[in-house]
Amino acid sequence: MRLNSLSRSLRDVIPTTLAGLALFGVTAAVLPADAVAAGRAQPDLLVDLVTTDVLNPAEGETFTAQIDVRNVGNGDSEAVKVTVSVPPGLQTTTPYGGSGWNCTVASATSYSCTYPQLVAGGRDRLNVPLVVADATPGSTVPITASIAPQKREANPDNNTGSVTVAIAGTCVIRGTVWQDLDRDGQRDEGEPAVADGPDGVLRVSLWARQGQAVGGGSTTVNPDGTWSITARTELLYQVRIEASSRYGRTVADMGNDTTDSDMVTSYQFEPTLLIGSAEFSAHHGGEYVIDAGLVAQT
Ligand SMILES: [Ca+2]
Ligand SMILES: [Ca+2]
Ligand SMILES: [Ca+2]
Repeated sequence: MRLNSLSRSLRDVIPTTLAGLALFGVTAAVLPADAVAAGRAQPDLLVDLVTTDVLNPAEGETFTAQIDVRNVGNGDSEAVKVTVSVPPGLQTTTPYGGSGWNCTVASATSYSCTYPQLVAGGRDRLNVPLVVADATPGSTVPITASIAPQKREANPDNNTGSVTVAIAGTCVIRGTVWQDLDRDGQRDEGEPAVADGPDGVLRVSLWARQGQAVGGGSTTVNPDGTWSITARTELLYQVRIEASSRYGRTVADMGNDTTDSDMVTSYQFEPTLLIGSAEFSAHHGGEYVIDAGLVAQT
């Protein structure tokens, strides 16, 4: 069984080996002898991952597409050429590429970038700047990177990778902070607002995961307990409310959503109370109401 498969594989590689030696020429001398003999020393370039330095750039902003390029073959590459296509809604600008890379604006819709060589197992990152121009807020645009196949490339099917970028817009996030006297989780008639101040609400803020640009920051509440933030979109937000430690958090999501408390998590009780809503996805043009019911600490 083992002998059979060995002789079959030897038959298979003989023509490849001859062709390979002809192509390698002088280079063949420095490649591992067994790899050359088997005809297997081939580069395999791969677009490993495409990311952007903010996930949700806004109109007029410049951001960076980061393209991780690898050679997963067992042979060194020749010069690597990557084309980055720029869709409508994004524009090219003065390229920078990164160490070792040489990028030019090939057309209004693409960059052409070269890198001298990726050895077998090697990797490098290409960075290209992009500008958001005439994109629709809330829309998504694709950025695609393609590596030109090498002459002896083992697998040209993995030479392309892409990422989708969400274009930020604006939304309104607002809410009311009140004292839930009967602790039923509902804002009932006669239950008082909790206003801004050292004995009330200290800060209302928006929290988002790393990698997303947050807009709107933080605010304070009005005497009637209401607050409002106009915020950047196309990301997940959490509303966090910091208040006097005289208060705790009432039960969340009890009954009618219009009049309930949307604060589901308590982060700290001392020296101040810090509570948070569930994460929610904020989209362009949206209005999100996040209310907070507080109860007196006993
Ligand atoms: Ca490949
Ligand atoms: Ca109540
Ligand atoms: Ca609610």
